[in-house]
Amino acid sequence: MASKSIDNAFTSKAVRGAATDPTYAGALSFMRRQYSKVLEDVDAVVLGIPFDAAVSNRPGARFGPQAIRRASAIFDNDPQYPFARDLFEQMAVIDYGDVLLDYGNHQETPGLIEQEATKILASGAYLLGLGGDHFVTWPLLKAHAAKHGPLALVHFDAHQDTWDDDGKRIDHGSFVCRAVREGVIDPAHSIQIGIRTEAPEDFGIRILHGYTVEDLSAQQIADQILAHVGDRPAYLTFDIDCLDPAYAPGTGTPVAGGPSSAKMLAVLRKLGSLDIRGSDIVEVAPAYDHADITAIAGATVAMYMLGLRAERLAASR
Ligand SMILES: [Mn+2]
Repeated sequence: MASKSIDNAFTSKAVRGAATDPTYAGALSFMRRQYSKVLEDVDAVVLGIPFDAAVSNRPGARFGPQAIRRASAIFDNDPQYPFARDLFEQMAVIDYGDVLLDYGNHQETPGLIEQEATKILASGAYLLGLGGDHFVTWPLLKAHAAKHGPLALVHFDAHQDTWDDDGKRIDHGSFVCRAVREGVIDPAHSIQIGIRTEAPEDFGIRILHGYTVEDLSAQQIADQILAHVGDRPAYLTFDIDCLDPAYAPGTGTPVAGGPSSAKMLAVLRKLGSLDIRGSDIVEVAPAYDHADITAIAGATVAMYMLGLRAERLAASR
């Protein structure tokens, strides 16, 4: 007990090193990272985007960032499985808090998110977004593409999100259409994993449907992603409804017949050679959750995203 401290989110002096809060107590940030708006000498930034006005069915993902931060308390100061390391030993990570959005003025939302993301990316830090519904990926992608050019999208989801978009919609089901039309993603090297609904357009994006994911091993799925994306700059977006509702009931548009969290986490673990420039986890809606199943899955996906980043940083130093 002597080595424990509490409330690392606001008492820590450094942005490196695992926190030692008791799992069940202390101020909640993502993985107990220091809450900070200071971007100097920071390797990665966690940003909450509490927005859910673009959903086609059940709202509630505006509570996703809070739920993911709370669930992330289960990652204590032990080395994080399966990365076998303190992710924060070499990688300086802050929790930047949330984007301030006006619930009565949704047309402003994409610009406000893009503005925050652009500011963070200008510092050179890696950005991990905590949604929010899947619309939030649009302004995040736009900010990343402005810096890196068109990105190969690695998209875990039950839905293609390619519904028609006039460039102005506030819709969580059309951001991929808009990203293709505006040249923000490179459809020929983008891939969607876990799809089990039909949209009218695929823009030539490679799709691994739910039934294909069921037949393939995690290694085979990862191999297909790695071969399709190659060494191009990539953006990783994970809609928690990629998982079967058994593993992620707390989401707005659940679809049966999806993969387990174990299988998709095993796939993510194998994507370390990708040049991932940014990532997000979206659509966690805790009001429909049970026993934090979905929040824990979402927090774990986010931890893996940081784990992959930590390994890449360690290899480059
Ligand atoms: Mn979806």
